[in-house]
Amino acid sequence: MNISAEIRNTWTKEEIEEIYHSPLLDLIYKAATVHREYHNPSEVQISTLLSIKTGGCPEDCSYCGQAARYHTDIKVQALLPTETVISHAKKAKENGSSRFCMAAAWREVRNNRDFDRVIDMVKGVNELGLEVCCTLGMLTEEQAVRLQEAGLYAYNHNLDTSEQYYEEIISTRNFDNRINTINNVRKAGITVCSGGIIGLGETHQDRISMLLTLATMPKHPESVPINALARVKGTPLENNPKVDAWEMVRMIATARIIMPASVVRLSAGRIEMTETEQAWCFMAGANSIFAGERETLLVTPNPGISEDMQMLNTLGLQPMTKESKTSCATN
Ligand code: SAM
Ligand code: DTB
Ligand code: SF4
Repeated sequence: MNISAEIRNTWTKEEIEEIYHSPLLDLIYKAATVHREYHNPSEVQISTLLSIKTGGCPEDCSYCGQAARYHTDIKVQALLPTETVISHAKKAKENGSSRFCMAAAWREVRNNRDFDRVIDMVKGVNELGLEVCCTLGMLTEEQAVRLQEAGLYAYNHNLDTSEQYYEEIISTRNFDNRINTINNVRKAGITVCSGGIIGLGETHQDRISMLLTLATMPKHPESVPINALARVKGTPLENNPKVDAWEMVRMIATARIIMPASVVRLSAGRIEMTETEQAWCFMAGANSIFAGERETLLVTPNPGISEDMQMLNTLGLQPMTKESKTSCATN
């Protein structure tokens, strides 16, 4: 395997295929090497995730417990009051987070009072000195500019799966809609957080194709979340098999090698992984996790903050700070 750790967006499907399918330990070793060239391997970014508006979503994403059309146990919750969100952000900061991500179960942002309130939340969280991130569904360029002006640092908008498999998973929007929003975010000067989910029933080719789309963007996403499907009762994918931890490791390692300067986030599915399995993900180049103070990752469970801190301690890892991140990586 020929690994060059330069940042480039000229990757071919064949090159990514070769990396993805290489012998596992060889792959991990290469990814760990690239990781050390671009990042401080003892630091992990802790990003606290808060669902600011939960459930009742009009989209039909077949993995998602928040889609109104599926009968899940998730309770609909209207947009949280700004003060509630700010107090969650303060606590997140005290607990070692350097990034705070607000998620809304919206198809798209509308220019209404709720958006005005989100703008206020972005301003408030930014004033606390945290990197502010939002994930609110589709955005126009004007809406992205408003968020940027309010102090938004990053916008999360996942490709979720490959372009070819997309319509098997979601019918209420298409892959191009996703790309459009990502472009609007870029144009507004906000950093991009984009990755996907494995365990949706996709093939290895689909995973490679999704990684190819990310790695051939004019600029790589600054963050790449890799999620394992959280199987939510009542959704069409509730009976999918559990994702094997090695599949996560393979995905993370490949993402690390082809997007060397990006922060790769071990996202959904951590609750179903042992500490040892998570350690392999860090070895393979993951350097970010989602944490949630109510022991939830949006609406499905996540390990608790203190368990996470204990794990980092055991592994000799420290929370990344805003300052250490900028002095180390290129983003
Ligand atoms: N509604 C917005 C959207 O879909 O873009 C923002 C919130 S949505 C929950 C953000 C991302 O979470 C999705 O794009 C998907 O990648 C991930 N996600 C949602 N449900 C998931 C699940 N059950 N398992 C793994 N990842 C999931
Ligand atoms: C991402 O890539 N993962 C996060 C997020 N972006 C906002 C969401 C994971 C959701 C897991 C299932 C749930 O609890 O809803
Ligand atoms: Fe709605 Fe986002 Fe869930 Fe899709 S993933 S149903 S858009 S909340």
